[in-house]
Amino acid sequence: MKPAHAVLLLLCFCLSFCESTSTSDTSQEDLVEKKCLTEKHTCLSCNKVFCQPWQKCIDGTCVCKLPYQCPKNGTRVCSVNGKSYPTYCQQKSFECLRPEAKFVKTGTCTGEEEFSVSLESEKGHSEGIVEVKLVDQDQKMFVCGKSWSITQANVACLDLGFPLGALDTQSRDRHINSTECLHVHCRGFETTLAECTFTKGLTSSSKGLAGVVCYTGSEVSPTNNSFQCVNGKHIPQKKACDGVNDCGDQSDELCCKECRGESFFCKSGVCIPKQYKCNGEVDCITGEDEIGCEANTFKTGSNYFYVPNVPGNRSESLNQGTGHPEIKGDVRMAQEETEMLTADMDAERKWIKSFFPKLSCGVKNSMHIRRKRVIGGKSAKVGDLPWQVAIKEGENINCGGIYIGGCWILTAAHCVRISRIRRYQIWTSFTDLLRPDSQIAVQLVNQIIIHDKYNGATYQNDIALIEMKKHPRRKECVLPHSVPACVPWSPYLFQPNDKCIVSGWGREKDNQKVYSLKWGEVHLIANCSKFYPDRYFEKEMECAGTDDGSIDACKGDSGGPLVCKDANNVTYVWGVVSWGENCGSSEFPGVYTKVANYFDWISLHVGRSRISQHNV
Ligand code: 4AZ
Repeated sequence: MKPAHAVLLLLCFCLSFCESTSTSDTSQEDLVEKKCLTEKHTCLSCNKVFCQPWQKCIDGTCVCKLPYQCPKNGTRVCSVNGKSYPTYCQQKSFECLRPEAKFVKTGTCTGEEEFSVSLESEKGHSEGIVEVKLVDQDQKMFVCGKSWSITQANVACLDLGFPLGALDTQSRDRHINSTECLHVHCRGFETTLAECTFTKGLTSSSKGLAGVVCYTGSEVSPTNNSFQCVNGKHIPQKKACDGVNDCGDQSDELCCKECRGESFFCKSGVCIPKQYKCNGEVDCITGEDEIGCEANTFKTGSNYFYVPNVPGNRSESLNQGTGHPEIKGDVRMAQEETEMLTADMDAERKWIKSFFPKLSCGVKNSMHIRRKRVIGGKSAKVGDLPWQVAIKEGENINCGGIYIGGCWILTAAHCVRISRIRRYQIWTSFTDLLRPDSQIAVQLVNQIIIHDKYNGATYQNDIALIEMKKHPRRKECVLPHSVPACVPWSPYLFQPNDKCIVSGWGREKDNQKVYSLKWGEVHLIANCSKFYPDRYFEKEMECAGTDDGSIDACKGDSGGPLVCKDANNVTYVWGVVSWGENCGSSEFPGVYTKVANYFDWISLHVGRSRISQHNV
């Protein structure tokens, strides 16, 4: 492992999902996907999770942004090195590059600020009752056991110098003179408890005081019943896939077939706590945690965390007119925890995200309802498939293509030859060869980029980009009736059996010529090597079809789109029509170039900002 990566891993402690320590499920069934584990996913795997606002996704890994890449809006924060930063995002990106620049408080530094965590212990330096001295307070205070879970314990141990976080939490009954303790709430990405939110609490509750056993590695010997986290920590197997980030690097929640207890299953194989469903922030890369939610009612992330409208509280002022979700507490708890002692940096993190540029792709302008049924597919009307283009060579449409934004078209490498660049025309907003209509726009080609590893014999890397010529006085290509399809950045966005749409002007089963654009629904097919032994390359190719083979791509559809819609109805170009044995037979499904595998290649040529809508 390169040192830079090692630093990132320690700092990861990411998006952990706090609260519930539910490991109620007693079934011995293994919920973990073994093959996925070999890929060693952590909270830095942007194929599985979103990066933090101070990170960006490069080659499937979240890496530190440079501070100037952060949005300009936000609150000033002070770090332990005595420097203040204009925004929390900038401080976190500095910290990501230089771990000594940890957060202390919001506002400018005055030189007086000191935050500390310590353990009151009879048992050595790695376990004890947690004591905290907040920046604005003179005395150390204990932490209430009630709001204490492995998420806060991991952050506390990291702060105390244990890079793998906590082995366990311990709530202890102990008599103390004060009736007050501190409730602390962390999200899990924090590197110090100072970044978590503190509210006042009372010791009278039954859970006592927060204690912790930090992970030193010496206390556990791995058994059959333990799960090995990517960071090397061992946790009980039953704590994997329960929505709680016990590992600290989230590796126990990223390769799941199902989720335990009440945690929420993201289709990408990730478990998140049920509190993150309908909380106003998309956590699943596939978006389904914010589907079917009542408008504007965000459930609180916790039952015992209460963010009141304290005057001067940053989150209160943020909430006004920004669309930023207000965090409401549980009414029962409001009596106990009314006073906020530190700022809510999790709310600040969410607010920062709202300043990221939004990419417009994969959403149609209007719905076209009227459709005519035909064999092996349905006829499309203009606007049904606004990303579909035809690549015309002379009088013929030999291939399709997909508009992905700017002046860029994605197609199959086997569709184009650089030597014929002048012969190609890109026809957009077009459906019927025999009845061309007025919306059609015809573009000439400026550049063709064929994948450098395209193999015409095996059809590996059968992908190419076409840059259309733009009007000499225009900065961009203008295609009034076209909408770009989104480019998928992760191979986990869609799964076998998901329904997708293939379209084109290709031949019918009986090799009959087709003059109008047709489309049909197919599903993604797993284990395609069984149909094409030695010819199918899983990472680079995708299979799709129907059980009876009635819908399929065929000669002439090549280069055209296989598109799939996510939970929010956003359309992605999941495949490019590439090859297949015959057409329309169930023994031989259609084979597509798997576009997600080429995200970095595409972004290298068309520019990241044009196709990245997440993890930017
Ligand atoms: C072709 O020749 C072709 N059934 C494209 C797709 C399929 C077969 C052939 C898939 O362009």
